Amino acid sequence: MLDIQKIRKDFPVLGREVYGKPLIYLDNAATTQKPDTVIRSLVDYYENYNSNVHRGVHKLSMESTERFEEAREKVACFINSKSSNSIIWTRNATEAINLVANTWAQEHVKSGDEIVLTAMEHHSNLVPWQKVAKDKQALLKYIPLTADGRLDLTNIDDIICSRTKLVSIVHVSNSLGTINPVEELTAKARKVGASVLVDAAQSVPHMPVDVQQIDPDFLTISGHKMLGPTGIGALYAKEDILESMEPFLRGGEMVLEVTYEDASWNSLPMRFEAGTPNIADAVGMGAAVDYLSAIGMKSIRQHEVDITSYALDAIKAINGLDHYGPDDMSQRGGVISFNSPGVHPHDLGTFLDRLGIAVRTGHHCTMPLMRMLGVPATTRASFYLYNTKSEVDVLIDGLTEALGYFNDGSR
Ligand code: C6P
Repeated sequence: MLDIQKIRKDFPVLGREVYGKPLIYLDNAATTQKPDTVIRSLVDYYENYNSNVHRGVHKLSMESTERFEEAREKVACFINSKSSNSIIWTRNATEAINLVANTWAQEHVKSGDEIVLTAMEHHSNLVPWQKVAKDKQALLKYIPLTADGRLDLTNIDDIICSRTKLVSIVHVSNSLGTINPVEELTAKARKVGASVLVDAAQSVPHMPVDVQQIDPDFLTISGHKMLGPTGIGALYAKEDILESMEPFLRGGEMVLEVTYEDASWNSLPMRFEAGTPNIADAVGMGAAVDYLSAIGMKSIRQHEVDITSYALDAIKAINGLDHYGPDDMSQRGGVISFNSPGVHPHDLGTFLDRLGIAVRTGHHCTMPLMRMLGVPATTRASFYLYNTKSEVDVLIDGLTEALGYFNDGSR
């Protein structure tokens, strides 16, 4: 059991009020709040050892290099990567996916090849592959969904087949909350010789994720969704695959030897980190990993299961509210999207905001999924380790009040 009240004290912003009401922050799938250890790690970096990495012989540069590389080690350990050379710093999960699409895929995807995605992908794991498919005359195939928002694997052996070059799938859906069987799908991809990318932006922050167990070629992470700063994320890739890949961006840091005519590439991981990296935020992401590790990812997942099932039961009990995604908590993360026919999600979100409740409304960067569900948008509550059941109670009261207000025939 987590001591939530103790945890909440670590997050300065959770003490604030909005419109005279205590803030209830339920927009954690968009970005998470930051504990003071993360905030202080940034201040400490700038106050005490701000300096460029991998360059200087002076004390500050050595200190910043050490802390920057320590953070990489922490991320590697957090996902059980065999080597920190497998961790490439990026700005976010989106950049990590684009790195693979612009390097590995440009070399390996050929005309007639197939790239398998799911019908619930975030635009970040969809739009880059649309470009690859257009450039290479490859075909995008989508694993369809069941009525309750799980992957429909009935025809999976026709979808993942000998023509498949890459299976690129989201681990936990940001819109539906569904946890996908990425290990099983990776094994299927392996059988036909395809490569695998797992978009783990919504899983690594919320549950234990082990890259040796899932065994993908690539896995992408977002720092700001796991208590870290914005502007930092990571690509995990198997070391031998990274070794064989062309660089993404070219310039300083990523080179070994440069002449007026040519250049050779630095060793991993620097080969993929051209220019001055986001040192402070990488250190901050390391502090976030420390914070999550000290609490324990199993406990965080258990807390989210408790709170999400509590919220789900209450949402199901509200008349006229549709929710999306599976009810079985073994297949759902801490995300609940819902809609009330006749009430626009933006109106609902604005009503809740006035009660101090922050939720996200919109298509959540999954427009094809929204179209498939037959809705323009949803309202989404997403939970994290600092949320409480009493916050869920306020959400449920707010929803009941909002639906009463909007469905009142006199309006
Ligand atoms: N989803 C949400 O509110 P970035 O923005 O690059 O850090 O993460 C992109 C991304 C990739 N995959 C999934 C499954 C995601 O949920 C996200 C970000 C946010 O749902 C912002 S749209």
